[in-house]
Amino acid sequence: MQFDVTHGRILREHFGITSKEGQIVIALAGNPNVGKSTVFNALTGLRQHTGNWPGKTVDHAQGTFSYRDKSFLLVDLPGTYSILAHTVEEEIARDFICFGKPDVTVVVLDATSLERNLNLALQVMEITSQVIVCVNLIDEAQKKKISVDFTGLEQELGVPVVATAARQGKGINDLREKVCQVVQGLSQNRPRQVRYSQEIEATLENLLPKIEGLGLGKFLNPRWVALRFLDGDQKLIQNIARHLELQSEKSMIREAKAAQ
Ligand SMILES: Nc1nc2c(ncn2[C@@H]2O[C@H](COP(=O)(O)OP(=O)(O)O)[C@@H](O)[C@H]2O)c(=O)[nH]1
Ligand SMILES: [Mg+2]
Repeated sequence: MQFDVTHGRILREHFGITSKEGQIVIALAGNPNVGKSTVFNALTGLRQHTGNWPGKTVDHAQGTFSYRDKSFLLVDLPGTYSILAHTVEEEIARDFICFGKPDVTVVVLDATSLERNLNLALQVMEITSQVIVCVNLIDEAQKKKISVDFTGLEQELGVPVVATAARQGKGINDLREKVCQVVQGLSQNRPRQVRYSQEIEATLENLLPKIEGLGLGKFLNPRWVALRFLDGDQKLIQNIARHLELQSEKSMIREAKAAQ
Protein backbone atom coordinates (compact mmCIF):
# COMPACT_ATOMS: atom_id res chain seq x y z
CA MET A 1 0.00 0.00 0.00
CA GLN A 2 1.31 3.46 -0.78
CA PHE A 3 -0.82 5.39 1.68
CA ASP A 4 -0.57 6.10 5.37
CA VAL A 5 -3.41 4.00 6.71
CA THR A 6 -3.01 5.06 10.34
CA HIS A 7 -3.09 8.71 9.48
CA GLY A 8 -6.29 8.36 7.46
CA ARG A 9 -7.82 6.41 10.31
CA ILE A 10 -7.29 9.26 12.78
CA LEU A 11 -8.76 11.84 10.40
CA ARG A 12 -11.81 9.67 9.66
CA GLU A 13 -12.75 9.50 13.35
CA HIS A 14 -13.95 13.08 12.96
CA PHE A 15 -16.62 11.81 10.61
CA GLY A 16 -17.76 9.14 13.07
CA ILE A 17 -16.11 6.48 10.92
CA THR A 18 -13.85 4.05 12.72
CA SER A 19 -11.99 1.76 10.41
CA LYS A 20 -9.85 -1.06 11.70
CA GLU A 21 -6.14 -1.09 11.15
CA GLY A 22 -5.29 -2.02 7.57
CA GLN A 23 -8.90 -1.79 6.44
CA ILE A 24 -9.39 -0.27 2.99
CA VAL A 25 -11.93 2.56 2.95
CA ILE A 26 -14.27 3.09 0.01
CA ALA A 27 -16.54 6.13 -0.29
CA LEU A 28 -19.68 5.71 -2.36
CA ALA A 29 -20.95 8.86 -4.11
CA GLY A 30 -23.77 9.46 -6.57
CA ASN A 31 -26.85 11.45 -7.51
CA PRO A 32 -30.02 10.47 -5.62
CA ASN A 33 -31.82 7.41 -6.99
CA VAL A 34 -29.00 5.95 -9.08
CA GLY A 35 -28.94 2.73 -7.03
CA LYS A 36 -26.20 3.71 -4.58
CA SER A 37 -27.86 1.92 -1.64
CA THR A 38 -28.44 -1.11 -3.86
CA VAL A 39 -24.73 -1.22 -4.73
CA PHE A 40 -23.95 -0.70 -1.03
CA ASN A 41 -26.21 -3.63 -0.04
CA ALA A 42 -24.88 -5.86 -2.81
CA LEU A 43 -21.33 -5.30 -1.55
CA THR A 44 -21.90 -5.45 2.20
CA GLY A 45 -24.98 -7.66 2.68
CA LEU A 46 -26.03 -7.49 6.33
CA ARG A 47 -22.69 -6.26 7.61
CA GLN A 48 -23.75 -2.63 7.87
CA HIS A 49 -25.13 -0.10 10.28
CA THR A 50 -26.77 3.26 9.95
CA GLY A 51 -26.83 6.46 11.98
CA ASN A 52 -26.24 10.17 11.47
CA TRP A 53 -23.18 12.14 10.42
CA PRO A 54 -21.77 13.73 13.61
CA GLY A 55 -23.67 16.93 14.42
CA LYS A 56 -25.88 16.61 11.32
CA THR A 57 -29.34 15.21 10.70
CA VAL A 58 -28.17 13.52 7.51
CA ASP A 59 -28.34 9.71 7.35
CA HIS A 60 -25.15 7.82 7.34
CA ALA A 61 -24.45 4.16 6.52
CA GLN A 62 -21.27 2.18 6.75
CA GLY A 63 -20.68 -1.49 6.08
CA THR A 64 -17.88 -3.97 5.65
CA PHE A 65 -16.93 -6.81 3.32
CA SER A 66 -13.93 -9.00 2.68
CA TYR A 67 -12.42 -9.77 -0.69
CA ARG A 68 -9.14 -11.40 -1.65
CA ASP A 69 -8.08 -11.60 2.01
CA LYS A 70 -8.53 -7.86 2.45
CA SER A 71 -11.04 -6.10 4.64
CA PHE A 72 -13.02 -3.17 3.23
CA LEU A 73 -15.09 -0.47 4.90
CA LEU A 74 -17.73 1.06 2.65
CA VAL A 75 -19.11 4.52 3.48
CA ASP A 76 -22.35 5.59 1.79
CA LEU A 77 -22.18 9.36 1.21
CA PRO A 78 -25.37 11.44 1.00
CA GLY A 79 -26.90 11.40 -2.52
CA THR A 80 -25.98 14.68 -4.27
CA TYR A 81 -26.04 16.20 -7.76
CA SER A 82 -22.90 18.17 -7.04
CA ILE A 83 -20.25 18.49 -4.33
CA LEU A 84 -19.82 22.24 -4.51
CA ALA A 85 -21.07 22.34 -0.92
CA HIS A 86 -24.20 24.40 -1.41
CA THR A 87 -26.17 22.05 0.85
CA VAL A 88 -25.34 20.13 4.04
CA GLU A 89 -25.39 16.86 2.06
CA GLU A 90 -22.97 18.23 -0.53
CA GLU A 91 -20.70 19.55 2.19
CA ILE A 92 -20.57 16.17 3.96
CA ALA A 93 -19.83 14.31 0.72
CA ARG A 94 -17.14 16.79 -0.26
CA ASP A 95 -15.48 16.95 3.14
CA PHE A 96 -15.36 13.17 3.45
CA ILE A 97 -13.76 12.79 0.02
CA CYS A 98 -11.28 15.58 0.84
CA PHE A 99 -10.40 14.90 4.46
CA GLY A 100 -11.68 11.40 5.28
CA LYS A 101 -8.96 10.03 2.99
CA PRO A 102 -10.94 7.21 1.42
CA ASP A 103 -8.59 4.89 -0.45
CA VAL A 104 -10.97 4.98 -3.36
CA THR A 105 -14.18 6.83 -4.20
CA VAL A 106 -16.74 4.97 -6.30
CA VAL A 107 -19.09 7.31 -8.17
CA VAL A 108 -22.32 5.55 -9.11
CA LEU A 109 -24.00 6.84 -12.28
CA ASP A 110 -27.38 6.13 -13.87
CA ALA A 111 -26.75 4.57 -17.30
CA THR A 112 -30.02 6.07 -18.57
CA SER A 113 -28.95 9.67 -17.90
CA LEU A 114 -25.18 9.68 -18.17
CA GLU A 115 -24.82 13.26 -19.32
CA ARG A 116 -26.39 14.71 -16.17
CA ASN A 117 -24.65 12.17 -13.91
CA LEU A 118 -21.17 12.70 -15.32
CA ASN A 119 -21.11 16.17 -13.78
CA LEU A 120 -20.58 14.66 -10.31
CA ALA A 121 -17.97 12.20 -11.60
CA LEU A 122 -15.94 15.04 -13.16
CA GLN A 123 -16.16 17.02 -9.91
CA VAL A 124 -14.89 14.09 -7.83
CA MET A 125 -12.16 13.47 -10.42
CA GLU A 126 -10.96 17.04 -9.83
CA ILE A 127 -10.43 16.29 -6.14
CA THR A 128 -8.76 12.89 -6.31
CA SER A 129 -7.37 10.44 -8.83
CA GLN A 130 -8.49 7.48 -6.69
CA VAL A 131 -11.83 7.19 -8.48
CA ILE A 132 -13.87 4.39 -10.05
CA VAL A 133 -16.96 5.12 -12.11
CA CYS A 134 -19.76 2.58 -11.67
CA VAL A 135 -22.39 2.85 -14.41
CA ASN A 136 -25.45 1.27 -12.82
CA LEU A 137 -28.94 0.46 -14.14
CA ILE A 138 -27.52 -0.98 -17.36
CA ASP A 139 -30.58 -3.26 -17.57
CA GLU A 140 -32.82 -0.16 -17.65
CA ALA A 141 -30.60 1.41 -20.31
CA GLN A 142 -30.88 -1.76 -22.41
CA LYS A 143 -34.67 -1.63 -22.12
CA LYS A 144 -34.58 1.96 -23.35
CA LYS A 145 -32.26 0.93 -26.20
CA ILE A 146 -29.46 3.10 -24.85
CA SER A 147 -26.07 1.58 -25.53
CA VAL A 148 -23.05 2.79 -23.59
CA ASP A 149 -19.53 2.64 -25.02
CA PHE A 150 -17.76 1.58 -21.83
CA THR A 151 -14.29 1.35 -23.38
CA GLY A 152 -14.67 4.80 -24.92
CA LEU A 153 -15.97 6.20 -21.63
CA GLU A 154 -13.01 4.74 -19.73
CA GLN A 155 -10.58 6.26 -22.22
CA GLU A 156 -12.28 9.66 -22.10
CA LEU A 157 -12.47 9.76 -18.31
CA GLY A 158 -9.07 8.25 -17.56
CA VAL A 159 -10.39 6.18 -14.62
CA PRO A 160 -11.78 2.61 -14.47
CA VAL A 161 -15.43 2.23 -15.51
CA VAL A 162 -17.55 -0.71 -14.35
CA ALA A 163 -21.00 -1.63 -15.71
CA THR A 164 -23.50 -2.87 -13.12
CA ALA A 165 -27.10 -3.89 -12.70
CA ALA A 166 -26.87 -3.86 -8.91
CA ARG A 167 -30.40 -5.11 -8.24
CA GLN A 168 -29.49 -8.33 -10.06
CA GLY A 169 -25.97 -8.35 -8.58
CA LYS A 170 -24.47 -8.02 -12.07
CA GLY A 171 -21.00 -6.48 -12.30
CA ILE A 172 -20.55 -6.34 -8.52
CA ASN A 173 -17.58 -8.69 -8.60
CA ASP A 174 -16.03 -6.67 -11.36
CA LEU A 175 -16.41 -3.62 -9.11
CA ARG A 176 -14.62 -5.42 -6.26
CA GLU A 177 -11.77 -6.33 -8.65
CA LYS A 178 -11.40 -2.75 -9.88
CA VAL A 179 -11.34 -1.46 -6.29
CA CYS A 180 -8.49 -3.90 -5.50
CA GLN A 181 -6.58 -2.79 -8.58
CA VAL A 182 -6.90 0.90 -7.73
CA VAL A 183 -5.87 0.53 -4.07
CA GLN A 184 -2.91 -1.62 -5.05
CA GLY A 185 -1.78 1.02 -7.53
CA LEU A 186 -2.26 -1.38 -10.45
CA SER A 187 -4.55 0.98 -12.30
CA GLN A 188 -3.00 3.94 -14.12
CA ASN A 189 -5.62 6.53 -13.22
CA ARG A 190 -5.31 9.80 -15.09
CA PRO A 191 -8.61 11.53 -14.42
CA ARG A 192 -9.61 13.95 -17.13
CA GLN A 193 -9.44 17.51 -15.82
CA VAL A 194 -11.88 20.20 -16.86
CA ARG A 195 -10.03 23.08 -18.56
CA TYR A 196 -11.16 26.60 -17.73
CA SER A 197 -10.70 29.95 -19.49
CA GLN A 198 -7.19 31.14 -20.29
CA GLU A 199 -7.38 33.74 -17.53
CA ILE A 200 -8.32 31.17 -14.88
CA GLU A 201 -5.72 28.68 -16.10
CA ALA A 202 -3.00 31.38 -15.93
CA THR A 203 -4.00 32.31 -12.37
CA LEU A 204 -4.05 28.65 -11.39
CA GLU A 205 -0.51 28.24 -12.65
CA ASN A 206 0.65 31.05 -10.33
CA LEU A 207 -1.23 29.68 -7.35
CA LEU A 208 -0.24 26.04 -7.73
CA PRO A 209 3.34 26.18 -6.35
CA LYS A 210 2.05 27.87 -3.17
CA ILE A 211 -0.66 25.24 -2.66
CA GLU A 212 1.75 22.41 -3.38
CA GLY A 213 3.90 23.79 -0.56
CA LEU A 214 1.12 23.26 1.98
CA GLY A 215 1.75 19.52 2.27
CA LEU A 216 -1.78 18.39 1.58
CA GLY A 217 -0.63 14.94 0.49
CA LYS A 218 -1.59 12.91 -2.53
CA PHE A 219 -5.28 12.64 -1.67
CA LEU A 220 -6.09 16.29 -2.41
CA ASN A 221 -5.35 17.55 -5.89
CA PRO A 222 -3.61 20.96 -5.56
CA ARG A 223 -5.31 22.14 -8.76
CA TRP A 224 -8.73 21.58 -7.19
CA VAL A 225 -7.69 23.36 -3.98
CA ALA A 226 -6.41 26.28 -6.10
CA LEU A 227 -9.79 26.45 -7.88
CA ARG A 228 -11.59 26.67 -4.53
CA PHE A 229 -9.21 29.42 -3.42
CA LEU A 230 -10.21 31.30 -6.58
CA ASP A 231 -13.85 30.72 -5.68
CA GLY A 232 -13.08 32.26 -2.29
CA ASP A 233 -14.66 29.24 -0.61
CA GLN A 234 -14.04 30.38 2.99
CA LYS A 235 -15.51 27.28 4.58
CA LEU A 236 -13.25 24.95 2.65
CA ILE A 237 -10.20 27.11 3.32
CA GLN A 238 -11.03 26.96 7.06
CA ASN A 239 -11.50 23.19 6.84
CA ILE A 240 -8.14 22.79 5.12
CA ALA A 241 -6.49 24.87 7.85
CA ARG A 242 -8.23 22.80 10.55
CA HIS A 243 -7.17 19.52 8.99
CA LEU A 244 -3.59 20.66 8.49
CA GLU A 245 -3.53 21.61 12.18
CA LEU A 246 -5.06 18.29 13.16
CA GLN A 247 -2.58 16.49 10.95
CA SER A 248 0.42 18.13 12.59
CA GLU A 249 -1.12 17.76 16.08
CA LYS A 250 -1.62 14.02 15.54
CA SER A 251 1.81 13.52 14.05
CA MET A 252 3.35 15.36 17.03
CA ILE A 253 1.44 13.07 19.42
CA ARG A 254 2.69 10.06 17.45
CA GLU A 255 6.25 11.30 17.54
CA ALA A 256 6.03 11.98 21.27
CA LYS A 257 4.68 8.46 21.88
CA ALA A 258 7.41 6.94 19.74
CA ALA A 259 10.04 8.88 21.69
CA GLN A 260 8.76 7.62 25.08
N1 LIG B 1 -33.64 -2.17 -12.76
C1 LIG B 1 -32.76 -1.81 -11.84
N2 LIG B 1 -33.15 -1.17 -10.75
C2 LIG B 1 -32.22 -0.82 -9.83
C3 LIG B 1 -30.85 -1.09 -10.01
N3 LIG B 1 -30.18 -0.59 -8.95
C4 LIG B 1 -31.09 -0.03 -8.14
N4 LIG B 1 -32.34 -0.16 -8.66
C5 LIG B 1 -33.60 0.34 -8.12
O1 LIG B 1 -33.57 1.76 -8.18
C6 LIG B 1 -34.27 2.33 -7.07
C7 LIG B 1 -33.34 3.30 -6.33
O2 LIG B 1 -32.29 2.55 -5.75
P1 LIG B 1 -31.50 3.02 -4.44
O3 LIG B 1 -30.44 2.03 -4.21
O4 LIG B 1 -32.43 3.29 -3.31
O5 LIG B 1 -30.91 4.41 -4.95
P2 LIG B 1 -30.07 5.54 -4.17
O6 LIG B 1 -31.01 6.67 -3.92
O7 LIG B 1 -29.01 5.95 -5.13
O8 LIG B 1 -29.52 4.95 -2.93
C8 LIG B 1 -34.71 1.15 -6.22
O9 LIG B 1 -36.05 0.86 -6.54
C9 LIG B 1 -33.78 0.02 -6.66
O10 LIG B 1 -34.36 -1.27 -6.49
C10 LIG B 1 -30.44 -1.77 -11.21
O11 LIG B 1 -29.26 -2.00 -11.48
N5 LIG B 1 -31.44 -2.10 -12.08
MG1 LIG C 1 -29.64 5.56 -0.93
